[in-house]
Amino acid sequence: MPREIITLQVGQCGNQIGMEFWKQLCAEHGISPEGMLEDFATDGTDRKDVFFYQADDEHYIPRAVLLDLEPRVIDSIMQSPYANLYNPENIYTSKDGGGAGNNWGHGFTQAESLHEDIFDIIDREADGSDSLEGFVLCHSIAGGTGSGMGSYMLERINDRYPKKLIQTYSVFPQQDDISDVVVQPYNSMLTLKRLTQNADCVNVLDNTALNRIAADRLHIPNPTFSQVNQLVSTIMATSTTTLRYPGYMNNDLIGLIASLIPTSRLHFLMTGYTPLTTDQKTTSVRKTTVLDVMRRLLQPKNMMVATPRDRKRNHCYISILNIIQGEVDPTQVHKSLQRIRERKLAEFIPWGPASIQVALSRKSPYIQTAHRVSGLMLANHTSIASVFERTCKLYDKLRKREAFLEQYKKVDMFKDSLDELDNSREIVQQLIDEYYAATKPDYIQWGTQSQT
Ligand SMILES: Nc1nc2c(ncn2[C@@H]2O[C@H](COP(=O)(O)OP(=O)(O)OP(=O)(O)O)[C@@H](O)[C@H]2O)c(=O)[nH]1
Ligand SMILES: [Mg+2]
Repeated sequence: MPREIITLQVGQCGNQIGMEFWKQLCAEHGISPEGMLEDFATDGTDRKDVFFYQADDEHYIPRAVLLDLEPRVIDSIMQSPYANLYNPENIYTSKDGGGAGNNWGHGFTQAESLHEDIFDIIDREADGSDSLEGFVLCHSIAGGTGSGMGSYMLERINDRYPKKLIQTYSVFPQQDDISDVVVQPYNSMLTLKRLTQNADCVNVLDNTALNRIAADRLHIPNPTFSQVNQLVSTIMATSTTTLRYPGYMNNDLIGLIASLIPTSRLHFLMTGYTPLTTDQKTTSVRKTTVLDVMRRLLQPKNMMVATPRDRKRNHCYISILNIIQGEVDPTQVHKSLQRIRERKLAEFIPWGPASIQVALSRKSPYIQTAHRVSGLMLANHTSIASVFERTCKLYDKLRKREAFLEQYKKVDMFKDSLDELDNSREIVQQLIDEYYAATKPDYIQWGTQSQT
């Protein structure tokens, strides 16, 4: 059974990272930009049907839905060599084309009015799969469309497909003094509420960390979105390899998620990858071992989320899954895990088993890499709460001064009251509190108390 996954790309960021993801998947599965299987790729044992289906003429079509409230980004995809890859019926750009103007409220209400058009596409895709496992949403939380329309879709998909999983790749805004969207704390807060309540698993991709990694580790001083998005597509593609190149474990999304998320609300994951390289640079080939890779994955500088060191709290891992690819001797894995335990390289929650799970995954035979072993870490770590605190701080500053609220009050949802904003702030605070509680031994009881 294929356990299909439908990808929803919403807004500028969602479509731009989505496009890189499909480029990477095509390359890994030997599919040309037009969707044709390359001659060298005809006898693969990979599972393409999780993410693609075949048209009558055999060409591969991504299970992807492309949505935006302005045409620019999707138009540029349609002018790229990948224009014919997508099903044109799965593309929706708003005809008046104004976008959501960085306003979550506009994104949300426009999505509401487009409900039928959007769900016609999604229902058709869902009906076209044998055993749909779930949805993946790609978006940013800071603008108007990816955040507002993305939020609307999270809510509705939850109602409409309650048994299906929803995973997201959510891009968090860069936290410099010069914030690119001044109202991003409002948009982020409103979106975080939906990510908390309506998603099963959120992969946090933090533009602060992505830009820092590109600058410091890849030596690209002012990285473009497309350079940053290469990091994102590496993460997205690698985190789905166990689904696309099945082995014994983690063959489906539910298995992946269940192993990482012991309690349902603590479902925000960080990712790390090593070794990091870019296209332009030929890498110096070094001898990489499984232990090197696992050790490096535990270093904060390889993480795609920037969290400050917080000495007041005993932040710890709730769970770790390392996906290791390359030439690996399974006995090395065991030894490496033992070494990590002996040296106490990772601090774990005091209320559950300290587990680093390792999935050895095959990789595409069509892509050459310079390193013997590479690894992706998916980690559930309590310090993710600091990212939400960062958002709360910025939000509180704006909210106290009632700054920039006029544009929101023009939207029906906020016309009479700003309760929705305040309620989102509360939900996010509860989330932060729960992550802090998870650093303590009595967390299990905290869970029961908060429900009564
Ligand atoms: N990593 C990454 N971040 C992006 C990209 N495009 C935009 N962003 C970030 O996303 C946020 C802005 O959201 P967009 O996705 O541009 O906005 P939108 O969803 O199209 O919404 P509107 O344009 O307001 O209708 C900012 O924090 C940007 O830095 C991208 O391609 N890659
Ligand atoms: Mg836009």
